[in-house]
Amino acid sequence: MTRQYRIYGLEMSPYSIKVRSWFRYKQLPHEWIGRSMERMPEFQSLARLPLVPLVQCPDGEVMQDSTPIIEWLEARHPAPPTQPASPLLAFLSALIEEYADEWLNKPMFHYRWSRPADCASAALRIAREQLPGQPDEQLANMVAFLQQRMVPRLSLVGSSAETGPLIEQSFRQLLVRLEPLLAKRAYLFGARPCLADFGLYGQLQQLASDPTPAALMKEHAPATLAWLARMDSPPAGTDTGGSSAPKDNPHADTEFDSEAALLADLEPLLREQVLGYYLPWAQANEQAVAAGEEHFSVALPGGLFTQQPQKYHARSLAMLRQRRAAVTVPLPDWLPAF
Ligand SMILES: N[C@@H](CCC(=O)N[C@@H](CS)C(=O)NCC(=O)O)C(=O)O
Repeated sequence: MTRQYRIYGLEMSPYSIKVRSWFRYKQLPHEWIGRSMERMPEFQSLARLPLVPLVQCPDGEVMQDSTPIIEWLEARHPAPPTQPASPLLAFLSALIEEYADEWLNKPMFHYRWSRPADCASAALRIAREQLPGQPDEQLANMVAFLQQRMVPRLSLVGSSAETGPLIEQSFRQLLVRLEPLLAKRAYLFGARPCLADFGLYGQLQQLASDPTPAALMKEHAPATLAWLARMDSPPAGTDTGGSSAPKDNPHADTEFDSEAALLADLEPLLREQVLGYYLPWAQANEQAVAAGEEHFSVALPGGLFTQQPQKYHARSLAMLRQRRAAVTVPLPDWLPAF
């Protein structure tokens, strides 16, 4: 029996720091356990899948997969809320979280393992987490092992010499879209973080730690970097930043901005990143999984994207579709059925 939540994770894992940021924001007592080699047997005795994060509840129950973990915990620890009261905004927040987990992970993985300087930097930092306390000189074998293991995995996310420019383009475009949004509000939807923030934070914090994308962010995305610093441990109090929710809106809350303001501000990002890249890719992947194909190609802005179909992404698209079906208020015309 454990008395508080335990999170087995890695600083270098986007999904681990996403869940930790959520716990910190909720001020839920928890222990962060770096999944080093030393803690591996203990992790393996609990894990159904060899993936971090893994959360062990005070009653001993074990959960994996960051989105269901947060959803399950949110129902048990609803305050402060990490979803807007408006069903439309809550869906858009979940949609952006899904985009971050599934599509933005491609730029994250691609930048980390494509160029020698980024590979060397990431492998050394992961090795330090695996063997904490060892001097860097003694980590050479682990660094070499990690590079040999991770670089070939680029193909699993669809990163190749052909798709690299498209993946990098989508990241640079995202920075351009995010910057004014995060300069305007403390968090994406207002004065408090929501699911969209936690999902984006996980991936973008990793990108900000790898040399090549970090340089781009320093040059082009100061407001995004300031938001990343806030997201490490978002304060639980509300900072309305002067915004006020309209009184005639039944779903009004002071934590998140109004539907009208957010729809107008988020539309360019949603159109470009979610409707432009994520949804066509996710639907093509789903069709390829159903057809049992070995590879699929889909036309995205900037060229043809080719990848091996992945069942996990198809399952999570189906869950997103269920969320959409549960929204009974009208969705904007520009958000097509999927
Ligand atoms: N969908 C999962 C993804 C978890 C995942 O891919 N975790 C990676 C690290 S970010 C992992 O543990 N990979 C196994 C490994 O690298 O050994 C989630 O949201 O938690």
